[in-house]
Parts: sequence; structure tokens; C-alpha cells
Amino acid sequence: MELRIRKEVFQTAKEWILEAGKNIRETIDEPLKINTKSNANDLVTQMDQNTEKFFTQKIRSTYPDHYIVSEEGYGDDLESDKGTVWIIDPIDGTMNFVHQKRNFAISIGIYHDGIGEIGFIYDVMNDILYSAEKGEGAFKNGQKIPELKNELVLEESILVINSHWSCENKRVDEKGIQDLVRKVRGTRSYGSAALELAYVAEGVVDGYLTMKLAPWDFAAGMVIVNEVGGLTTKADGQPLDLLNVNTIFSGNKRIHETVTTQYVRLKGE
Ligand code: 2AM
Ligand code: CA
Repeated sequence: MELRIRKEVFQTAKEWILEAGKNIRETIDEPLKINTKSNANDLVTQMDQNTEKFFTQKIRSTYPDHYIVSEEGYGDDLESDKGTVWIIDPIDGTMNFVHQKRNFAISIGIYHDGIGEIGFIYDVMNDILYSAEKGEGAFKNGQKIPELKNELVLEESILVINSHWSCENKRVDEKGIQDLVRKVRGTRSYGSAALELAYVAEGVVDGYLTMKLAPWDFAAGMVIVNEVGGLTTKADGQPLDLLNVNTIFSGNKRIHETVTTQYVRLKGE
């Protein structure tokens, strides 16, 4: 992506995100219509849908040649990652949004020919914007986030993981996960993949492991984590597929290597 264009897209996207976040904050106490999607715990509200429509309308009128991949169905059906693609989760952490009215984020990754150029994760209720541009570092409300340190050892690390993956499940051998959970200093689960990736980038947690994420859950976070020297891949270390659901491990390089090679045993791959 040409630098001049990237700078313009970055500024425009940032303004839209702040505006969308302000709208959410201003209407958060109004009654919500909550529907379910794939199962009873897979929630969607009209706030998810309206926020996604807000972005898709802005993008289509301002950048008609850009593509959109987004969670609630107002984007394009893409079979290729060619061109400029906005990968959007209007509300990441919808369960938190519904139950807690906090701990959710707007997540937007902008990719060109499959390469992450821009990432934004907006912690709406705390008004904290994580951002990154390829090759220019990562920022939290405009302040540069330092590079991740690689000297951390597993015994002194905090791992973000949903306890689900240490129970019997279809995707990963839970024994390896139980060993990992015992080995680390502590575990956390915040319920928004985007925020969890932002916390990895910020260095307040050391790794994030999960077995099922859609592109809009990780697209922005991957750009931001990259910019502080961290790695985000499938949970077995293979490269991520931008157009499909993936397993994920994100963290500093040393923890990434240890977890992906010694603890994660995927099933059926
Ligand atoms: P969401 O709130 O945008 O759906 C923890 O639940 C994290 O996983 C959230 O970031 C959530 O994003 C995401 N998530 C929930 N269900 C998912 C699914 N079926 N596939 C992929 N990601 C999912
Ligand atoms: Ca969502």
C-alpha cells in the first residue's frame, strides 16, 4: 500500500472509530434488542448491526474500490485477500457488551494483498485506542508502546485462555493445556479477543491462546502485536488464514515457541 494512501486511510478510519465509539457510549443505557446466532450464547444486538452498517456505508462511499470482511453480514463475500480489505468487528465481546456494558472493543484491521497495514482496537468504554501501522510501531492513545521483552519464562508469565480449552473439547488435547495452565504464573480471560490481543501488545499479559477465532477477531490485533515484535500464528505455529476461522497463539517470541511446540497438540490436523 502506498504510504500516502495508508496515512489518509489511517486518519479517516481513526475518526470513524472514535465517532462510532462515542455513539455507543451515548446510547449504551437504551433498551437493547438481543438476538442469538449460531447458539444460545452467540449474541448479537442491533448495536452490533448498526455499528457495522455505519462503517460499511462510510467505506463504500469513501473508498468504493476497497473490500470489507465483517461479522454481521454487511460486508463482501471474499474468496481472495487481494486488494485493500477492511476486516471489521463492530463489537468484539458482545457477551460483555450485553451483560457488563464494558470490556468490549471495535476492531478494524486493514490489509493490502494479505499484508496487515493498519490495526485499530478501540476499548470503547475506557476511551482507549490501540493503533498500529506496518513498520511504524504500535500506540496506545498516541503513546508508543515499547517492544516486547523476550526474556520472560513461562513460570513467570500470565496467559490469556478461556477455561473451556482445558476441558475435553474437539480441537485440542486438554492434557497439554492443563499442563500449561499449571506451569504459568496465572491465567486470565477477558472475553474480547481484540482486547486480549491489545493486552499482549501492551505487555500486561504474555500470551493469548484460543482455538476458534474469526478473521475479524484477530485482524487488527495481529498488526498491533507484530509492531511490538510479537508473533501471532495458528496455535501450532502455522501462518494464519485471513479468510477463515483459525486457532491462535499470540505472544512474545520466546513464549510463542515454547507453547506452540511443547503444549499445544491439535486434534484432527
Ligand atoms: P464476538 O464477541 O465478536 O463474537 C470470546 O468469546 C471471543 O471469541 C470474542 O472475541 C468473540 O467475539 C469471539 N467468538 C465468540 N464466538 C466465536 C465463534 N463462534 N467463532 C469465532 N470467534 C468467536
Ligand atoms: Ca462481534
